[in-house]
Amino acid sequence: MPAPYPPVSIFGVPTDVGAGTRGASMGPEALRVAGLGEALAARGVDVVDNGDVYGPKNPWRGPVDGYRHLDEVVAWNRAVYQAASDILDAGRMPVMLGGDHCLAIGSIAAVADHCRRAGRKLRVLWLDAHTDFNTSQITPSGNIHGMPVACLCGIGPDALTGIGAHVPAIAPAQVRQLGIRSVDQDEKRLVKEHRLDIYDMRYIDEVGMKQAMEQALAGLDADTHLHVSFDVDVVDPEIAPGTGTPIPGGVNYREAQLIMEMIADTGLLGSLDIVEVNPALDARNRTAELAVDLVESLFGKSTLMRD
Ligand code: HAR
Ligand code: MN
Ligand code: MN
Ligand code: MN
Repeated sequence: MPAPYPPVSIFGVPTDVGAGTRGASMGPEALRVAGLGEALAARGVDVVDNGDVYGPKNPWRGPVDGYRHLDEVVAWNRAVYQAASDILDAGRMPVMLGGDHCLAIGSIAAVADHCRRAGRKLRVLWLDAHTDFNTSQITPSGNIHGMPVACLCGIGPDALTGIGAHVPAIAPAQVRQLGIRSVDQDEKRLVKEHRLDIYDMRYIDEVGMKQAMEQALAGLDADTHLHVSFDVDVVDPEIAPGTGTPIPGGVNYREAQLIMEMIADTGLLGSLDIVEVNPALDARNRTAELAVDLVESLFGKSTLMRD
């Protein structure tokens, strides 16, 4: 039986300029060492690894006007936008290996422009402990990995909201966030104002992961391109310790598998970010190995129907 997935092109984004802790820059290599490419190939997926995109080193400076390393974040995201656009133009599925979550500004802007050109609808499923909807005025840290969703929705500096061809790149109504459990005080006000559709841990506790995911995936159809932005801190730090901003009370192993299995069942996965793996904080690469295990399920491994 042919693989039900389009051909995949992986690339690494070895940077931590958007984060407040160093080390996510080593994430791409950790995911490769954990066997990401081989795991996809074993699923029957046509997969190539394009290597890494490059950008400026981390200058490790404090915030300026509410942003840390804005110029560097812009440079990295221009590179990500270009690399992801080229892969989409070639009819392949881009898989971005982070790196910190700021890279989603470039990847999702590329996917959004691709969908506009191709006449496809875009849905973004944001798996994260955090809503990443801060602005320079309200951020407690200045770290731009706390701002990508806002930037994509047109709230942010021109240099980041304008990475793609269209501002805003996406509308809040195209986004579903799942696993959320850490939102800053003013950020809460902003996500409510913009009506982000959030399935937080409280909600998952109350209704269960199956129903939360059914709701998060509702309304997709054959014309939808599903982008999954997988911040590994969505998973509980007890089993995914290698990440810069661990928050207790995350999704457990089976819940994480169910998320991936239910996405696999849609058959609509069109692009994927795997971000915030920080090998400097990990134990024997187990967070990268867990991410690879989950990505195998995202590509249908544990769905009996597909074997
Ligand atoms: N909300 C905090 C801030 O803006 C931390 C958010 C960033 N952490 C991440 N992204 N790993 O999801 O500083
Ligand atoms: Mn994030
Ligand atoms: Mn996060
Ligand atoms: Mn497409």
